[in-house]
Amino acid sequence: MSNKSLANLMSEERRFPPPAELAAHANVTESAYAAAEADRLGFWAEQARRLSWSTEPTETLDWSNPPFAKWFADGKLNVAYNCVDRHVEAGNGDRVAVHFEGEPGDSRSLTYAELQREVSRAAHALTELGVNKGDRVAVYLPMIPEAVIAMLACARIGAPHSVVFGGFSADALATRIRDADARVIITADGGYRRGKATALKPAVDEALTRPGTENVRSVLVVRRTEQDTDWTEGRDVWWHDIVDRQPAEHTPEAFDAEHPLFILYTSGTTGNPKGILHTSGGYLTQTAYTHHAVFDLKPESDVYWCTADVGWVTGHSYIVYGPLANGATSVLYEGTPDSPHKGRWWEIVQKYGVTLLYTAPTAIRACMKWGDDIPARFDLSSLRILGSVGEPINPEAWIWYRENIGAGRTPVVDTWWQTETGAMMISPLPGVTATKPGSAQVPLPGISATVIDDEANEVPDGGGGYLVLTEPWPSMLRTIWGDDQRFRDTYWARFEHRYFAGDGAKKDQDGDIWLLGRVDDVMLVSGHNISTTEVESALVSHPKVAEAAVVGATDPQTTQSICAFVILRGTAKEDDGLVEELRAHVSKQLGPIAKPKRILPVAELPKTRSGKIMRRLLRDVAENRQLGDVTTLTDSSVMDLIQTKLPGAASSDD
Ligand code: 6R9
Repeated sequence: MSNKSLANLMSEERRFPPPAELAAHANVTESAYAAAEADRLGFWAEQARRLSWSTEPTETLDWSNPPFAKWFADGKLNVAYNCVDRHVEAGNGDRVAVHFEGEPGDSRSLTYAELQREVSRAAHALTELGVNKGDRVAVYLPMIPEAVIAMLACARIGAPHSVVFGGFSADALATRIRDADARVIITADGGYRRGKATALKPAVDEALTRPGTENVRSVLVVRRTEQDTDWTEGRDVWWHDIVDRQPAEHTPEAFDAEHPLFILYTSGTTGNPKGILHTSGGYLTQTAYTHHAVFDLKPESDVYWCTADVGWVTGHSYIVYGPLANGATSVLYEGTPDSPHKGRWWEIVQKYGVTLLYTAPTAIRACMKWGDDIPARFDLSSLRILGSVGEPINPEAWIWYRENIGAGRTPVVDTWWQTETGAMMISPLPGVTATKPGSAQVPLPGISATVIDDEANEVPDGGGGYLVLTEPWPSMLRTIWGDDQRFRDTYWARFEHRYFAGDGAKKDQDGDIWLLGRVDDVMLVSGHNISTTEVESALVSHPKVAEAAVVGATDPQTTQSICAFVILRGTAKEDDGLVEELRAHVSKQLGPIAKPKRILPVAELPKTRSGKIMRRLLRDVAENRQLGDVTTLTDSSVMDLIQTKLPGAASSDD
């Protein structure tokens, strides 16, 4: 793709300087970059001092056996103490830690003092169930306060948790229980989604009939929906029966900085899920620092809301560990953005006076599709910073977010990171960076990232290639659970001494980084590499398109041909000329080579629960194959809908 057309899309001229007021009082200023540049390890040692250690670390990084890193290895701390108790001890016990908003409209606020009592009781209960330091606990819960309490209780007793997203099937759950050899499962009777009580416990019961799950001794069940629930005596225990009768004080034990904190299985758009292992001191240091820096958190006055699910890494790092380590007040919402109406999120922002909002491009595009008039009905004036994560955010959606949610005044921070990186890596700083719609821009202070070509040479400004991380960072994954060789092969084999993230990226003329999607998704059309992200961005820049997913389908003439699936905006009609109009639009934006061969308007796109498009399934559709594994899809009926559209789909061969 020519650099001219790319520049067009990147709209480099559009920059938004930080609001003066924010810049004047920003937690982190320009000087952080220079400090970290001059002494990277010293910088991270300094950040580790945000935490309370029972033994202060004297070592920062041990990289004597790459790629196996140890951070702050001779330090000891308790992660739950850092996220809860120390705030109470500092006199902030009455501050709200979590404002919980249930989907049916019930709500409950937990102060730090209450959270301390709940976490202490749950920790005692796990111990009574025989959970020891090092034992794995699977957590399979809806978005309710007990999810946060359960994770912190595990951390408190040194039992690594493995949170499995509540929407996953019994099979997906069984695979994860087996791989981690979990001993206890924490679940609920059900949760509320889209106005309905959805059962969770039956999936646990079914998972536990599968081979390899025999070591699960107990199932701890939170009562949420009060629906009928099958019960296995001797194995199943109600949360309220065992937790509520425990003492409200619990003495936290200090663990090594490298003690495992959790295993989280990656979304699994391909192959066997990988159990990503994170440990304690480095992970908490970087999640706390980045949350402080990128959201400019003022714990006394801000109300922070991350809309992710706790079953996703964003929920771990930016609902639980980062914000709580910083003493933040957060909103936790159980349900979907459109229950019972499409303004539900904005109603919540108004109700709690949310100041910092962190969400995903997929949600922003859904709101664009529903129309500008919906957020306009609510008072969103409390908002001061908007964050995005999970996918490249196309400039169109970025601008819509800033204009319609942020009233054209709030910075938008596009944060690039992964389950594997544990915390944010590339992002603007809201009080420093002049932001560019669509770009994650610069590595955070203390982070070393660049873009290289096939021969591992750094590309010049204006060039594209592979995104790599060139120095170890505190919250990096330590290995893949039980498979060190797969850890080496997956992340460290392609380029020597560099972590390869799997993403393609470009640097613009200013050296700012633009993420271009997974390299596996790059299309090869008549000898040209074309990124799915760029074609999707071009489609969404057309006023009639709300969302687009692009795949390369095998093509006898051109190796691959571009096939696009588009969701139209609220008022747009699917008339005869539409497909041609869109093809012409992409051609004009990016050049004729990037013009999609087929464009199919659809009602929904197949997505994982974290909102990522499952292009693998769309490729199956585009190539008329039987569908592959659909178990990680949010809604498998979406694929039936798409397939029924196929025979009449517009296809042109010019
Ligand atoms: C946090 C999270 C990681 C993959 C990552 C990349 C994509 C995440 C992004 C982004 C462009 C951003 N991704 N944030 N792409 N811009 N701001 O999403 O973790 O679920 O492991 O996914 O998501 O492709 O490699 P995870």
